[in-house]
Amino acid sequence: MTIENSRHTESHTWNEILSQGEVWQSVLDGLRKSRAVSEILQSGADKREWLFVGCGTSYYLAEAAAISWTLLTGQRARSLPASEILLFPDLLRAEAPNLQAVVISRSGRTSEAVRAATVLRNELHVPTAGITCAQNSELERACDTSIVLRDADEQSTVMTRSFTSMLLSLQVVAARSKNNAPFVEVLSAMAERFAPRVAALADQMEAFVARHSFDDFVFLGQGPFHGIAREAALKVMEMSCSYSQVFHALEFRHGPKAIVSEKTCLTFFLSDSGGKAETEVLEEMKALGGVIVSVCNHASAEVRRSSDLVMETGLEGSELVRLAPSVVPCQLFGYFTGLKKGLNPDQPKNLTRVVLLQ
Ligand code: F1P
Repeated sequence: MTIENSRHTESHTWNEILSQGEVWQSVLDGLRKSRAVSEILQSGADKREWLFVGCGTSYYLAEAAAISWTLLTGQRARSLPASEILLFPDLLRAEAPNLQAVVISRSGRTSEAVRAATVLRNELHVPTAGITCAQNSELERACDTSIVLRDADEQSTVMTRSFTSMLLSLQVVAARSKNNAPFVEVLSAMAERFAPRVAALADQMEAFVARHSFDDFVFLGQGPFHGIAREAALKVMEMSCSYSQVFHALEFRHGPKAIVSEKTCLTFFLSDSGGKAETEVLEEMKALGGVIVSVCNHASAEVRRSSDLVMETGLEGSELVRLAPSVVPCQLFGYFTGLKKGLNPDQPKNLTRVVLLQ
């Protein structure tokens, strides 16, 4: 790490980012004994579709969790911002009898999330589970049952380990619904293997940020990585006040590529399923002059040739195992870009830790 340690140890956002491997292990151990997981699965056992709900980071988590759910269980699942349920409850009325809902909120206090849980449970009569990092929250009181991840809670305004820990937990619930114990074991092995690697990823990202300055940031992901790309963009926006956009990788050709220049940074989250097609877009954007960051498991020769920074997760198992680790490089991207702009990621501009409405 080239930035003196003292500055980082004072930053709770930094310490929370660096703690993720260890916290994931503790969270996954805690879930083994969790009665809430069994209660949620029992509640949703006869439901045809699962609905994941949140706000901000927790909405992008809901998107990644919903796609993970379908890929792990074969069941339909979708995600909605809590506000859509409050403003358009009729969106769900027809499907309500077949739905199991999961409302996601680190604080358990976000007004829209708590109100959405109340509408789902009391007005639409949808069994509703909560997942949060706060104890004794309003969300817990509004839901039938809740998973509470105290070890993943944060001092920060910006969500980092709470996002990844709640995502891993919902992937465990999905795997357990199909008695897929091997997937749960691979997640635990990933957490153990990833813990000692975060500092090296930080050094890589810090050096990259020191070498470049960008006018705008683009994040590109398909399938389960699209929610990860949305969260990555939010980290860079929140911590560095930079303009960031998100697209499905192949969608970027259909117009948005008009913006690409040497001041544009494009971050690709390369999947296994779509890697070849995504890499073709990556090579085209490099040819247009863009600066390319590749987040992938093992970089191909083509990816290495066309990338200005390669962040490899180097993990075993399905690409779903890589969703949580893949967002860590971009948490670091936002953190170091913010520092470079003289900002303090512990006190992000314009933001409050919880959005409370009248
Ligand atoms: C949701 C959220 C965060 C955002 C900020 C304000 O919080 O929108 O995504 O970064 O902290 O709150 P929560 O409902 O998950 O507590």
